Amino acid sequence: MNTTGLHGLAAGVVGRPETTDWTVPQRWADYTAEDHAVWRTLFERQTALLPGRACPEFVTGMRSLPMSANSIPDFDALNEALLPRTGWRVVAVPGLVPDEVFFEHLANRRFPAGRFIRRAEQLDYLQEPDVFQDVFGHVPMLMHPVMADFIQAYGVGGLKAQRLGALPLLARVYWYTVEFGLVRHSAGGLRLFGAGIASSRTESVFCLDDASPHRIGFDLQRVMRTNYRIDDFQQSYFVLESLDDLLHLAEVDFEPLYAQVGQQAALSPDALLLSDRLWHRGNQSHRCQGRAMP
Ligand code: HBI
Repeated sequence: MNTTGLHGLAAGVVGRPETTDWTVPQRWADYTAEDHAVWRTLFERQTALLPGRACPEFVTGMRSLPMSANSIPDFDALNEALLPRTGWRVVAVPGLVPDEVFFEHLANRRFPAGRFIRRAEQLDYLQEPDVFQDVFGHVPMLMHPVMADFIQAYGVGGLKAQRLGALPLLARVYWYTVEFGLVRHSAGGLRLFGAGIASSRTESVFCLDDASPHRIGFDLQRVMRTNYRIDDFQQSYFVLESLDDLLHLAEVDFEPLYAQVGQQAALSPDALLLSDRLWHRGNQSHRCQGRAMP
């Protein structure tokens, strides 16, 4: 069964498991020495890069988890730290799962993480989230109560948005926060908190330092209108004033917004509006390949 998630990727590429919720045993003992070596390379590269780039909550979350360069983390060990902290647990899935399965998990504080890891020859680009992107990128932030509540609210909202046919609008909010979000740093400057950038060697630099992308103050309706790229750097990043802004987002009733935004034209990922609060006007010098989400 092949369904395409809103990342535009074919879910269930590795085949549907027997369980209806698509979970599979992690089978940690089956990882090979090469798998652990790929994890080590990725982990060492990112942990060298992130100080001064990742937000303090990400660094604190990482430090509180049984996660190191030595091996791919055992999800049971992660859950011993995660569950008491925020009620979340990581569950293993073969790869992308259908939207409704994904939202059902998030609504119940289960984070579906791909159990596979990329090959050594594809360190910098992969077709769908693997254990490094899902666990290194997302789990440290799931240790933060505000993000933990927000992602559960996203799961609940996703099931509702699906019924309303508004999933593309909600997926943009998730994309520009949980996956590619930036946040103002109390000491000045910006920090990243999105999992897609936290787990990317190249984009964790590009999103903060490169002159190409716009960096725009987060506005819910603006983000809901803005398309995103699934297979290249983002052309715009949105900046939260504080992670606590996510608490407000988790309480907003999106339904009236869906109706309003549904009447407006979508914005391309490189668009700028006069109403934008600009942290940086990008020169869009990075030529994106690939597709923007429709
Ligand atoms: N499945 N395993 C997995 N991970 C994701 O990030 C994911 C998914 N299925 C659907 C999906 N993401 C997106 O289409 C939704 O967030 C809209």
